[in-house]
Amino acid sequence: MSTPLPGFESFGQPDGCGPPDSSDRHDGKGNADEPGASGDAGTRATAPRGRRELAPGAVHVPDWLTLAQQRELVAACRGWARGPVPIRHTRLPRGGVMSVQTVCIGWHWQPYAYTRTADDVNGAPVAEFPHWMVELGRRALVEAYQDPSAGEAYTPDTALINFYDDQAKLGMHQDKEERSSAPVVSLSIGDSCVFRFGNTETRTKPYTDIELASGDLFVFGGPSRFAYHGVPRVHPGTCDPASGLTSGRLNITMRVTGLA
Ligand SMILES: O=C(O)CCC(=O)C(=O)O
Repeated sequence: MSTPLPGFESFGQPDGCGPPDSSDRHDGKGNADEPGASGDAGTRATAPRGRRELAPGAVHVPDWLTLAQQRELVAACRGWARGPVPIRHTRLPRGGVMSVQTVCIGWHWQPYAYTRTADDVNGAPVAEFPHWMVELGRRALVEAYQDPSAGEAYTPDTALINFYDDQAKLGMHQDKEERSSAPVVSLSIGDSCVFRFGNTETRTKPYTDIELASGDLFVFGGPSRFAYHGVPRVHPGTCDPASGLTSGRLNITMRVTGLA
């Protein structure tokens, strides 16, 4: 098992939880690696990076976050990773431990439920879900669906913040603890990864592998909301330190729990 937060806790200044500023959209990331269509999680395909709808309701928007926004999000996540509930490797009911490290805001996720306190960690109430994050989620939907009204009814109330070291991976799963079918908004920072997006029936094929890189947005809603998805591998050494991370990958998924 990895040490906590290599490349995450140890780099940069840990303060700063303000709203990522959407005014400076394209401040530097010019990476041209991309997705392949379905395939081998070990190979990196190259193709033009552009907005792409993988399936109805499932949209990949490369380079959506600026480097400044990425740094602000990393700083905010570092704060949440310290507490009130520290980031941890989630324990699974059958005794396993996830290789990914996770901290939650708004609601605490543990397999397979949301609670207001982190009963499987330290019992503390989770950090509140900030309004600037709600607004970021709304802007993400507008961008992904190319619809100015797409974010109007969207009020995410939880986010799972996952940190992946070089070896971490996430098996195919559905996000289905939520009692809402509102879209999931996913933001990636740091090392790129293979993101596997499948179907709603089975965790096996058909699926499509794409590369999620630092700054990328991925939204899945509508008919794709309950599609299986996972991260079979991270590409170590691909992150730009200007993102705020010197190694590893950070992923934030905003969701609507439908809980009160
Ligand atoms: O890391 C990712 O891109 C996906 C995260 C995810 O699937 C989850 O948190 O449920």
